[in-house]
Amino acid sequence: MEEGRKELFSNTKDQHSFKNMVRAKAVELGFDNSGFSAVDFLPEEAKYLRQWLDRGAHAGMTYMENHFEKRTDPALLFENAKSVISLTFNYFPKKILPTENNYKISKYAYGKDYHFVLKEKLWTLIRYMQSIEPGLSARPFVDSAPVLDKAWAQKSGLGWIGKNTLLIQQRKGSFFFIGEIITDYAFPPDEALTANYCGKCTRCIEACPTQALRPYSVDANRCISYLTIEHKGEIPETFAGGFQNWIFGCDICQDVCPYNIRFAVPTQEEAFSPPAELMEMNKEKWENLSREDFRKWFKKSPLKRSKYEGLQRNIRFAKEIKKQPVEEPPPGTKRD
Ligand code: B12
Ligand code: SF4
Ligand code: SF4
Repeated sequence: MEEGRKELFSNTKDQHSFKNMVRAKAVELGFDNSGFSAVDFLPEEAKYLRQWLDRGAHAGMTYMENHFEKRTDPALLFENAKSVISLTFNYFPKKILPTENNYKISKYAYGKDYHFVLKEKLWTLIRYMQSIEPGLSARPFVDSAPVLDKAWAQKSGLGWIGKNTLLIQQRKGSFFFIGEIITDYAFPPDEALTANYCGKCTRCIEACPTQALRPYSVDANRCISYLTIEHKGEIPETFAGGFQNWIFGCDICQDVCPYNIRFAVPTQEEAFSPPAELMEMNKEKWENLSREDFRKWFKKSPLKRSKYEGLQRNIRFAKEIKKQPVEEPPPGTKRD
């Protein structure tokens, strides 16, 4: 709390009602769920993040090496940080893109880029909070700064991190984005979810076509999502024939998860609906997609991240190389 700033909602009862008002406003804005945590250092996560980085499992995402301290302690990211509000937003589509004679793109990328859609909603929520508690200071985060989104959501009781490494909500599955608001207002924290409902299930690990998963950890060097979106240069030939037609991201370890099979319901957010052009794509159209159409159709889409050249590379890789996938990791990949 800044010196001299007076909170209107200062006693515990008021803080609880303020929290409930924020929750209700979040629902009105389309968020499915919200959870509140007290800002703190994350010692367990710091340990796992260090191991992951030391193994080189982040592949070419060198940005994951930066700001280790900030990533594991939001107090260093935002002055006077007291609370993290984690918010989840369903993106499961109303209709899955046709798969017959087609390449696949992951469901999160069907519509507009979630970074923009969620950021705008988070700012609206902050303005609402400030209309009630003037002087409250806050910043929205959607993958835009070194924050461990899943860890904070788990800490605030929203779900558990599954063996596929994604946050799962028991009655919703995992097809949702996570955003946060970090604020200097000390909300009463929610209870963390300490249980893990994966149990003996290993479906995601078995279904991953490139053996990128071990329980609770992904080796990005082998992950189709990384290789089709983040990776620069050619895709290692060792994976030839192993991408199952995915040309942007990969949903396999979510599609097979029993919590998604049972609980995923379509999003109500129109911004995440695919444009007509995407619905009408097939292999031939992808292979002949012009730079101009790419630019026009995917102006606000996550597909822009791989750029036209990257998408072309992915299509070539899916189309041309039909060898059997190999079991061994590519040269240079550290596995312990
Ligand atoms: C880097 C990154 C990637 C990388 C690496 C993935 C990863 N699991 O780390 C790549 C490019 C592969 C990727 C892919 C995808 N991503 Co991504 N990604 C991120 C990002 C930017 C950082 C994740 C991170 O911090 N990793 C660091 C490592 C150390 O964390 P971790 O492996 O998950 O391990 C955690 C736990 O599992 C645990 N742990 C680690 N090891 C061990 C070992 C044991 C024994 C135990 C018990 C625990 C444990 O501790 C760690 C810290 O909490 C986040 C956004 C953010 N800022 O958080 C989005 C994020 C995780 N991605 C997201 C999405 C949607 C995806 C894809 C589904 C997209 C797609 N369809 O292609 C795939 C899914 C692939 C997968 N199975 O993870 C969403 C997930 C939403 C959700 N429901 O969880 C996020 C949160 C973005 C967002 N804000 O919505 N992603
Ligand atoms: S996104 Fe695909 S390649 Fe990556 S871990 Fe999941 S199933 Fe494996
Ligand atoms: S498929 Fe099974 S093991 Fe994997 S995340 Fe879902 S419940 Fe957990």
